[in-house]
Amino acid sequence: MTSQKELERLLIENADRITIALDALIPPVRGPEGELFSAMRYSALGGGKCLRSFLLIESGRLFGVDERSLMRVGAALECVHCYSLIHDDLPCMDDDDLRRGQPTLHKAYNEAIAVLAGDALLTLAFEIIGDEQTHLDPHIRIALVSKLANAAGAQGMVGGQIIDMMAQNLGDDIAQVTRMQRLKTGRLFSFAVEAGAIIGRAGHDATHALIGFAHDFGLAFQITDDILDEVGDEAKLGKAVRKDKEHGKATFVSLLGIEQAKERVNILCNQAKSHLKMFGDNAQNLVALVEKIETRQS
Ligand code: GRG
Repeated sequence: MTSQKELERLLIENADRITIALDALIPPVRGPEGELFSAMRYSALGGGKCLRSFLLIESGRLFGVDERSLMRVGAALECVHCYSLIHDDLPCMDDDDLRRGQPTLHKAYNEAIAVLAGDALLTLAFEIIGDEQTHLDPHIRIALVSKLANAAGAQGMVGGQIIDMMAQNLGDDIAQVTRMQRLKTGRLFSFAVEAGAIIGRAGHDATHALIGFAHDFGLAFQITDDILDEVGDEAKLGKAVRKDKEHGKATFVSLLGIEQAKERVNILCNQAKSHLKMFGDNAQNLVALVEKIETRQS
């Protein structure tokens, strides 16, 4: 069983390796585009937890996938995640000043640069995955491109974001809030584990189990995010808190209350772990990650 101490070490090691990969993929550039590359690096090398790439790499390991492929797809996935945070923080969306304990990108640079850096990170992700260095088999590369596009686009994360922007109109419908979060946050988590399965040419049952795991894990992660928004500490989280309430948004906490929301996290985490049973000890790092989410403080 992976201890929480060992998991912390593995998460830091993964974040360091992904940061090294991103550093090489987004080099500093001189000349008129220098500012754009500098802004992309500010976000991509900005100290995120790299949870999505960790999930991807752990999923790929279940099927003995080559590390090099996993690191490249993991780096691409973090590019998409960073783009979503940059755009989400913009004045026309959440209008946030703080992210990962630092000024948001549009505050550190300006709005136009933040829009373009987000666009460039999103497109870079597909450039990375489409490259032969990621995988020699073009069928695998195409499958990854199309799954990521679907997870990030109008039927996935962007679709979830627009529903979130209308959240004031969602009323008290927990099913609608669940659907919104499954799209907005959940789809990138699902892509992470599915990508490992695609590269590992996993069978239907294993892929299905991993997607079920990611659904429950992603939702538990999002509910803990809502709980931390209500009771968390701005300094510890490195971002503004209590914004959902301020904006009158329907969240799991506003609909269920803190205690029931915590209960739901517990149920989802147990379900997430039960999906992993078929992988036995090989999934112990993923099990430990679920346990970390259950007691998440930041
Ligand atoms: C603007 C296209 C577009 C999409 C935005 C995912 C998303 C949709 C916005 C992010 C806003 C947000 C704070 C959502 C809550 C859950 C979440 C994704 C938290 C941040 O993820 P972490 O904790 O971030 O993995 P780090 O900083 O560790 O990378």
